Amino acid sequence: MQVTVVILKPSAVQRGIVGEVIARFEKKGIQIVGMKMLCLTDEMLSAHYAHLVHKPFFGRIKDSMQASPVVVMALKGVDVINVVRQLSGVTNGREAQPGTIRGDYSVSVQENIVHASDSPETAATELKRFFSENEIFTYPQFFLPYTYANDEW
Ligand code: IDP
Ligand code: MG
Repeated sequence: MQVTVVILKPSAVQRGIVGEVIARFEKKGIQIVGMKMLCLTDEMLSAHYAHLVHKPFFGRIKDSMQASPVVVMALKGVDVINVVRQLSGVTNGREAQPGTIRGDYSVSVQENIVHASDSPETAATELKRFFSENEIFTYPQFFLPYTYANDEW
């Protein structure tokens, strides 16, 4: 099992679709193992978007991510990093496939509803960035036998 990090961005919080987006992960069969609301600091964003810090639009991304509190989630499942990236769709909401979160809820590159970790390394780093150990829960998923075959997990 892997754990990945999702951020429901201010574009999700402000538009009142947090519940709908979370429901997509739940309905897929992914287990929520951590969730909270917080305001992203300058330090968090410079680390989180280190690959974009030198881009001319970084200031705009930062303002956008600090426009309101966000919801951060830790999600657990088999291959969940890739599964959540697929559910999210490509970065540009105008190009994301219908049926994906960005494809269904976004028409923007910047205001694209969710962040999702893109590799095991970034998932591990992001989990530490946003959660302390006691904010990540281990608990039985009672419908696991109906979610996976027993040789899948
Ligand atoms: P990702 O969110 O699909 O992993 P990244 O390339 O890691 O995409 O970019 C992080 C975030 O920065 C995007 O989700 C988007 O909000 C924003 N972003 C990326 N590229 C641009 C751009 O060209 N203009 C404005 N915002 C951008
Ligand atoms: Mg990214």
